[in-house]
Amino acid sequence: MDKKIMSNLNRFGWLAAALLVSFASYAAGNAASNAGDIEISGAWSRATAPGQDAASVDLTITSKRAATLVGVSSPAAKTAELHSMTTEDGMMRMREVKSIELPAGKRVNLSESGYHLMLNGLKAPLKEGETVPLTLSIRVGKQGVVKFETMAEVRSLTETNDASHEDEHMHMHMHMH
Ligand SMILES: [Cu+2]
Repeated sequence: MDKKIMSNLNRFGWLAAALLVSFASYAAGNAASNAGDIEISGAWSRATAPGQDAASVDLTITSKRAATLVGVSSPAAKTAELHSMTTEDGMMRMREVKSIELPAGKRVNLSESGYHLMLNGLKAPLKEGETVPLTLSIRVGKQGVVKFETMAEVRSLTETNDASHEDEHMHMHMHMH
């Protein structure tokens, strides 16, 4: 086989692969074509204390295009909400917000931005080492709301929220998958 035929065959191979990929994303709909534009990482929650039936979750989202986080749900909780956290008269207060903006290309860490996800009515206590499935609803441009799945890692009760731990966690996450 001479070199010219080889390279034509290669080209054909690439074309076939490209067609297969585009067919696969067509079949899967918007979720597949958008998934590469939105990165969700480092989701975690603290193990619950006895009697505690709600938990907050922190995570990081980076969207290539301007997007808006508009909802969250989890099979581990009866309801889940987007919350903001503010300090008023020296008291920490949290309240539900309808949406959290995700500016194009900007890494948004919820807790650094004054937000978290709230899981209300936990069906079971969260134990260290477990993972909690989350479904995030994100509005992306004109394509409407797309659902994204991620897993929150449950860490020990004494876990603090510093950046070095987040890096460590993301590292672990990459090895797990
Ligand atoms: Cu909250």
